[in-house]
Amino acid sequence: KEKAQLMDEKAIGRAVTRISHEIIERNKGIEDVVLVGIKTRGVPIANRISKKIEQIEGTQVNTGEIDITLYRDDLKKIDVDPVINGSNIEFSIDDKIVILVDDVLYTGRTVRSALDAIIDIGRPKAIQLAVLVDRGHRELPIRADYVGKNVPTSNDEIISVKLSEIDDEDAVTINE
Ligand code: 3GP
Ligand code: 5GP
Ligand code: MG
Repeated sequence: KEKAQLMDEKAIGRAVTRISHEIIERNKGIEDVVLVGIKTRGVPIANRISKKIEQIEGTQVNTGEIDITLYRDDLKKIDVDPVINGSNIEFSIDDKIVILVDDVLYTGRTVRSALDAIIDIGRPKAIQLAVLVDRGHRELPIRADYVGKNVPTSNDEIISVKLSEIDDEDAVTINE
């Protein structure tokens, strides 16, 4: 029940800035880079990275979104497969470096499903993953290329991610 703050507005902003620089550096520019946010909160994070990269490089980065939902009765029971609900990607991803963006990485099942969706749409040169929080407990061989903050958690802890575009504030907290 107790809430401890892990990141405030400034920390989230710095993480977005650092990840943006890392994306540019690792890919030697952003010529072939496109961003795809995973709904809900991966979308505003992708948009923030997109804006930051544009500020740094002076070039726009194509940014889309993908909707993946879990069939589950409660948040803790996530042993069911996530399903693709749809996507809004209005550009070609062929031969592009697609960077998937999500708020929290946990079992990896959402990302696995997102990989399926991306590969259905086109044939990217590479797919990379950026997350604001990696809380551990992977159940699949999936890892993030860019991480805002690594947060070791127990299985019954929940990370709350609030973003001003959706919520009333920017904050990452942990509660059990
Ligand atoms: P998001 O769509 O903004 O990412 O999964 C639906 C929402 O529930 C997610 O919001 C996420 O923030 C929140 N959530 C909190 N804890 C969990 C969890 O343990 N598993 C899942 N799948 N979602 C969680
Ligand atoms: P995974 O599929 O890796 O288990 O979970 C990833 C997705 O579930 C993310 O999109 C994220 O929104 C959600 N998720 C899993 N655990 C948490 C958590 O502790 N807090 C929040 N906010 N979201 C979570
Ligand atoms: Mg999410």
